[in-house]
Amino acid sequence: MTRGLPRRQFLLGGLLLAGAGALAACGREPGATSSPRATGASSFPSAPRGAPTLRRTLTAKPVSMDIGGIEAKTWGYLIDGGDPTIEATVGDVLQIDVVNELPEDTSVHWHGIALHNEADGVPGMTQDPIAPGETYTYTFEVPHGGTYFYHPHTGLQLERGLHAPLIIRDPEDPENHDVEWTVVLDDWLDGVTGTPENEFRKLAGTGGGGGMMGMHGSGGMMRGATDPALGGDVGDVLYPHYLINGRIPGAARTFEAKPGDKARLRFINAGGDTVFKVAMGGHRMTVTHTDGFPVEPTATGSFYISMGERVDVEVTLGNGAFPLVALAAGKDDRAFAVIRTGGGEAPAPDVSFPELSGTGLFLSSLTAAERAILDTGEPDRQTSVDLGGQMMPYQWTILTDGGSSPATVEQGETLRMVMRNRSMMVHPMHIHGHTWALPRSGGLRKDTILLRPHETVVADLIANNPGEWAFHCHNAYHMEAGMMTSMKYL
Ligand SMILES: [Cu+2]
Repeated sequence: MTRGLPRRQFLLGGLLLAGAGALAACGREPGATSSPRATGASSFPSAPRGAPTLRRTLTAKPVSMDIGGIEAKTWGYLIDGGDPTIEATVGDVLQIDVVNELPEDTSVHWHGIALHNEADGVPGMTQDPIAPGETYTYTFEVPHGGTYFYHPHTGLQLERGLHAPLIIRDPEDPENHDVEWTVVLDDWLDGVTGTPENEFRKLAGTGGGGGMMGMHGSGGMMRGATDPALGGDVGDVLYPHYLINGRIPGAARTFEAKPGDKARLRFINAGGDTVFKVAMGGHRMTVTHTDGFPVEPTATGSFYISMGERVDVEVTLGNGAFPLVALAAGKDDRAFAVIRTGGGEAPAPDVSFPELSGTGLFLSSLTAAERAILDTGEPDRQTSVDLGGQMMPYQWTILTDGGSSPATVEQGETLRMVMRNRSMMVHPMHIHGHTWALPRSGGLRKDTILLRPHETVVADLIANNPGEWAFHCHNAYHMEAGMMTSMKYL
């Protein structure tokens, strides 16, 4: 209860005098206008009325990307003809004018941001698609600090170059590091071995050859590379390349700093079908945030990050040149970069080191920092979420309470989702417009949760943001094959 006080003080002001116990009690009354939940919910995100504090024009268009001596013809984002990273501060009102210069419809989803429903960027649910040649304006406030990213919510477009970091600075977040790097992990095939759509047709068995046969039909090839901690099948697609900040290992990025510098690294897994296991040679990392929210600082040699997850770590850097490796779990390949604080030869891309082979941390096992605890109370409603499917035929499903209709919730309620992975594959589940609190992980706040084969995860949320919200697996191919539903306010 005391943990919730600062938030309630902010939301309720003088009402706090009525006593937190009494407030919590009347919060159980559905429709009670004086309940803290209802009061809190009255401040739910809505379309901002004031002038934007940060305005950008974002163009989505066909581009040629040099991923390290390899030109990939793909689609990408540009702001003012260059870097599409967006940086803002908590409380900013963003106005992003999206210019669609692609040959097909698109949309932009602001992944992890608790924004108002109309700006969430899901065609057919929160908006009409943005047609080629059209400009569409998103206006929304950013309520929480952290590491986020944005990408289309249209078909397999995320599998092209259409994604970029969205960094929200929080004045209350201690920024006592010397250097800060955003590290985007990606799996890449577009414009190199075809297109994501072609890959999907192969998986679905309508394109003939390749794909599934290459990966799952050729005996023990993939089985030998299975990651023991993830079990079963970790991915469906063998990509020709894995990238850190758009570069293959042979043309790796170098991050430069001074010996003894404290570095903050913001990792984003923008991949379509790859869980990465990340480690830095000769260093332990201290995890400070995941999916934007602070956690109890946790030291580790390596961690797993699944598609759609983000994690911030702090590292005190040694003297020399060190490998930063993101193993493509279960795929016997990797992304690679170099951290350099001194002289000496750069490590080889295929270097091995103890941190990489040690036990990897799962982000869902972290504990929320005191200031990030979401006071969900006891759940008012429970929904079962069953994840199923298989490679043959290529189908992936989500059932809520045994059916295919959206999960429902009433404004002000705490909804408990009991998610059961009944398949042999891993699934990073993502909810829009909300963060879950994981009661079995000390209230950890997350918007994307990796479910291992046959794992069950209990996740609570406070229904304080009305609308219909997409809820899906962040494996691009699973989503395309049907692993998407929604949560709808009654
Ligand atoms: Cu999935």
